[in-house]
Amino acid sequence: MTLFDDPPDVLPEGVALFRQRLSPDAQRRALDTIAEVIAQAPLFRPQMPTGPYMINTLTNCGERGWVSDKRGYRYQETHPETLQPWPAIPPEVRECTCDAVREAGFGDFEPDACLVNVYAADGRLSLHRDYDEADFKWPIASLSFGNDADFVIGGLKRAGKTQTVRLRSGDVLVFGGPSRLRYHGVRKIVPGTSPLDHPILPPDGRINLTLRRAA
Ligand code: MD6
Ligand code: FE
Repeated sequence: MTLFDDPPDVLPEGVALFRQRLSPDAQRRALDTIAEVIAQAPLFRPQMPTGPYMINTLTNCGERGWVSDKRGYRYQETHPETLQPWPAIPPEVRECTCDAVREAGFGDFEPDACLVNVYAADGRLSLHRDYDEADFKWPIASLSFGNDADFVIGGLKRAGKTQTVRLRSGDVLVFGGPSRLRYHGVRKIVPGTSPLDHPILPPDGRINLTLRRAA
């Protein structure tokens, strides 16, 4: 490390951040595959059980997809608007994620759900825990594309100390073990920081994929 490098992120046990895991070319190829997912399973803006609509739009690929409406949060096998099954998780997205999960020490991950979250420049994601999956022994792993995001990591209770880590395009984050049920969220998207343009990236926006074992 030289004086000019960023200091390494000190992350809680169970959280592993693989910086620049995807090259800019690999990021572009991954977004091309996600463009096909969106063409088959259009982005939608879910309603939260508490009433308001989410700020970001989303879709899914894999056997199951995460949805929300007045009845609650859940995974289901079909798109809520087209009523069609979700498209498959693109193999390159799956492989790169499973490699990172294995390197993080969580074994052979077989994700059955991939949530595609699309943030406009003013997108955010409030503090939450991912709690709808069957077995918390599996981590959740995420891939980021486009502008940087300030990702907040809290504790096991909603109130309390948080730390912020900057997620950049091409980073893979693995979130599991004793941190699997930590609160976390996206405070803000940082304008003008994207290393790439892609037709499915909103202006000054960001796309995040989270791969999960839901069932
Ligand atoms: C995001 N990520 O980065 C939102 N959840 O846009 C998440 O909510 C998340 O990155 C669980 C595990 C990893 C994540
Ligand atoms: Fe999450």
